[in-house]
Amino acid sequence: MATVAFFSAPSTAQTLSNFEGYSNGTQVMFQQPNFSGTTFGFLDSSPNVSFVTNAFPNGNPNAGQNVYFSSWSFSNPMATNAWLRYVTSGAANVPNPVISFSQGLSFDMYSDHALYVALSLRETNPSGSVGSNGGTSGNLEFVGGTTDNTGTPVKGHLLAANTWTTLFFDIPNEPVRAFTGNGVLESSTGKGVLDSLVIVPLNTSQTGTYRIFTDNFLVVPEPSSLALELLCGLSLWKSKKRLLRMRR
Ligand SMILES: [Ca+2]
Ligand SMILES: [Ca+2]
Repeated sequence: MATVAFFSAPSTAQTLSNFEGYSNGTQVMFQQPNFSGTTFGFLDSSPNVSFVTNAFPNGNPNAGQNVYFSSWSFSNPMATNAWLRYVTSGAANVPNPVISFSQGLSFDMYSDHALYVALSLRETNPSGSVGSNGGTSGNLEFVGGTTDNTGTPVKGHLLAANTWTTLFFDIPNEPVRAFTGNGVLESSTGKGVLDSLVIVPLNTSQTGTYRIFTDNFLVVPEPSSLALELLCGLSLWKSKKRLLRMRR
């Protein structure tokens, strides 16, 4: 459920980052996996890396020259509630990026293990443009727990192993669960911050080293608003026709 002030949103995609133009090894948008104290305890101390790379698996025609790489290890034994809070907080480039709460978020992702992926969004009520630094002050809500929204961490969209997949979060219509917030996604500006990806292993036997690649983080018009625009356009067209008939 979402309570978001209505603001007219652009009908084209807006890019948070596609990692083009950065040198290999640069930190962009996401911190090292061990950065968040929330999930540090579920991980081994190494590997613990996050950086732009031009060496990545084939199969993404939209990847360009660069994607973003991270690697960590889920400790053995694994706790039943283990997850990775893959945070944007204070990243060297594109930290705490502003997104729209009334539009979708999509990105391409590849992982060498199957995963559940959801979002943690921060209600900072930013006024800046999409992709600018929206700050770290505000409550957090889990968004996108489509597989299991009944516990923490939520289990989000299923990402199959070893294949580039475009994940799409229809933010106004995704399940919401309280993280530090009240379980309702709210904004007085129509915008908020992408705090983190909520990365959950398939089950407790999936310990060890994980390698993920991501690219093309985009804020995109969500399907229902497009459908609404189409409906509005259609009814406008119908009333114009009626008006024309009346004039005849
Ligand atoms: Ca790219
Ligand atoms: Ca809230």
